[in-house]
Amino acid sequence: MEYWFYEEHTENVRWGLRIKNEIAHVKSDFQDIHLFETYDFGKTLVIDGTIQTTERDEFIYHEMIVHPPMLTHPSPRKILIIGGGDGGAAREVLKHDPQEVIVVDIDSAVIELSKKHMKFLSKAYSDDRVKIVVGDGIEYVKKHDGFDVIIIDSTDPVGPAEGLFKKEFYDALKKSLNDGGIISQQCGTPFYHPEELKNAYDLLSKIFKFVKPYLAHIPTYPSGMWSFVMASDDELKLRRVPEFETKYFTEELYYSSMSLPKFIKEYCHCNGDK
Ligand code: AG3
Repeated sequence: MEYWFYEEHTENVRWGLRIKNEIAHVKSDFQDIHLFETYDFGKTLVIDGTIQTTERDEFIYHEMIVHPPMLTHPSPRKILIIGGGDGGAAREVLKHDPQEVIVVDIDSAVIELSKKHMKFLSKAYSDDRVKIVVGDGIEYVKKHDGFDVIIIDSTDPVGPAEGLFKKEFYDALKKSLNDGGIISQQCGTPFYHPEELKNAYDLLSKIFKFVKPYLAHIPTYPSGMWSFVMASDDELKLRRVPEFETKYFTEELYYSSMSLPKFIKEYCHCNGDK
C-alpha cells in the first residue's frame, strides 16, 4: 500500500510526500514529532504536522537563515541560535569560524532525533565550540548577552514558537546583542501568510534602525516561497564575501534575495529602504 504524508497548507490545500517508512514518532512535552524516510526528499522531520526540514532541500533554508546575517557582520564571534535543535543552522555558522555557538532549543527530543538519525545536520554538535542548551529561548535571551549574531530558527508562530514573534522578545534580543549586532529570523510564507512577515517587519522596525526582508525558494514549505528578515542598528550590507562551500547562497544572492515581489512590498509597506 502506498503511504503518504500530507501537510495542510490551508484548509483547502494539502501537499504530500510519499513515505518509505517512519523512522521515529515522538510525542514530547512540547510537540508531536515524526521523522520519515521519504522517496524523493530523504529524511523528513515533521513537527505538529508541519515539515521542518528534509535531507534534500534543508541546505536552502539553513544557508539562507545563516549566511546573510553572518556576512553582514564584520567579525561575528559569539552566535546564538534560538530553536534550530536539528543543528542545521549551527553547521552553517561553523563555516564562519566563530568562537562560540550556542543553540537553545525548547525540545530535547528534536536534538536527540537529529543526533541519532540526521548526522548531515547534527554533525555540528561534535565541534566543541557548539554548546546546546535545552530551554526556553525567550528566557535565555533575557538572561544572557554579548552576542554578535542571533538566529531565530523556529517553527511557525503557533504553539511553542508564538512568543518568538512578539515585541517583548524583540526588545530582549536587542539588549542581548553587542553593538553592531544582527538578528535573522524565518518569517513564513508571504504567499499564504504575509501577515507573519509584516508583523515581524513592523515590530522590528520600531526597535532596529535597519530591517531587511528577503526570500528563498524552499520546495517543501507551503507555496515554496519563504521569507526571512534581518535587523540591526548598523547598515545591512555585505561586508565579507563567502569563502566557503555553499549550494544555494552566493554573493549575488545576498542582494537579489532582498528584491521583493510587488504584492509583498505593498502588503508590508516595505520598499527595502529601511
Ligand atoms: N524551521 C522553519 C520551518 C517552518 C516550516 N513551516 C511549515 N512547514 N508550515 C525549520 C527548522 C530547520 N532547522
